[in-house]
Amino acid sequence: MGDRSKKLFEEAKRYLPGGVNSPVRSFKAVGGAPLFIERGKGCKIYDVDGGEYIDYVCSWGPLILGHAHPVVVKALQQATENGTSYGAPTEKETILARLIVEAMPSLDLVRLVNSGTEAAMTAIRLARGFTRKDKIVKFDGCYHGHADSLLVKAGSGALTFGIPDSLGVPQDMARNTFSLPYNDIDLAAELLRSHGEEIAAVIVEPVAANMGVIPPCPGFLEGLRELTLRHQVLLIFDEVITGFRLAYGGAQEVYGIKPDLTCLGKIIGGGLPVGAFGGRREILERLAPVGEIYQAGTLSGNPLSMTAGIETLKMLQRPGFYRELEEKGRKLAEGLREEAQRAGVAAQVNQVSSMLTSFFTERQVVDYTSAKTSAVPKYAQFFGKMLDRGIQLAPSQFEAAFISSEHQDEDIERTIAAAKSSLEFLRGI
Ligand code: KE4
Repeated sequence: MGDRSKKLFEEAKRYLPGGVNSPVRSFKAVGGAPLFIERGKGCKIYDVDGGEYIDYVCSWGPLILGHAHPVVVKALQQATENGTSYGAPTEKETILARLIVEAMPSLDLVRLVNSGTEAAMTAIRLARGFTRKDKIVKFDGCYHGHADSLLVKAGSGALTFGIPDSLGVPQDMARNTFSLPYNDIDLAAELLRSHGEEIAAVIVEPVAANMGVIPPCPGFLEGLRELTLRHQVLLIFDEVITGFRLAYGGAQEVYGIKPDLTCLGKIIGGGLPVGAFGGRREILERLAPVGEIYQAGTLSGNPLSMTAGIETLKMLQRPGFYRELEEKGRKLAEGLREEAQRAGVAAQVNQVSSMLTSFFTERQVVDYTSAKTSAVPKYAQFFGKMLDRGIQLAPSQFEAAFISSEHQDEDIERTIAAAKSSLEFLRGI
């Protein structure tokens, strides 16, 4: 931690709560003070004290093409010369919408917004308005942004309504949200059997990445699709992270499931503010100005986010792009497993395509409970040792590490070598 970062952090805390504009950036989960970043290029970031790091945060997912990709930068420079926002329709919104709809067969229509939170919040409102039912189901450890109805955790019993997961969320709001253990299809079946007639939608991260990376158990997503169809409940895939990450068509392509609604964000904005939600025409056409369910946004579909998103998605269409990215994810996960075994440190590395998380535990990590009962302090120590070696992992056990197309083999190898010496510190503690 260099002096200039320290000084900037103190200054930031004078004006910003905790010195940050999003809590996880504060390094509170891993200890120490955050790096202040000067610039990024490719798979590297450079802090204000001249430190260089191989970056696996990748802005929490958007930067699948790495930092400052020349094609994106050039397109943004040109776009900015024409202005930054008009508050009126532009062709670029249609172009990005078309790219998204063509990538995911479950989408007839899509609306662009400015964050994943807005996308999920509005998908819930749409589901409630379309079904005329108020209750929703989410899963413990899944994060869908910070809208009140989604900041809810499991109540006393899994089949009882939820309780607020943050101060400021009214109990009356939480009462409409159930939260079940991820990957527990039997409990989901029981809940939909007993409350299906009150439930508007089930929202799920098809591959969980907000309790660390946790893949769906075989049959979990298929079971949710079958149950929601049976009980006239909408299925919402929150693909803010997995969309265009796991495959060009997202998790719904990988697992072959068509949700009724999909939330997107991150990658579709190429590093600029963005979110989107979409789905079946009969649902989306209930949205204003066509229908009577309201949603709006000053900078929704803004020309700069559209430009970065379009250029990014065009490059993701390159044949072999995802196969190469997946191979890098597999290689890194394998290397981390081998080094942990060699160091005699119990570790599970959950890897799905180009995102992964290391948990320090003997047990498989399949839900929020097993994630929380892993040796979280060990993750914090591992994070710190890796940072000392020029590798920035996610500053929280409950986040994913992301690989971009700009992470080359030597970067992966350097990461594994750094893990080797970092894990030796963890041995025996
Ligand atoms: P945003 O409002 O942060 O754009 O998106 C909310 C959201 C919705 N759905 C999923 C699956 C998400 O992962 C997110 C946001 N992800 C977190 C990190 N896991 C953003 C990082 C942060 O909060 O600073």
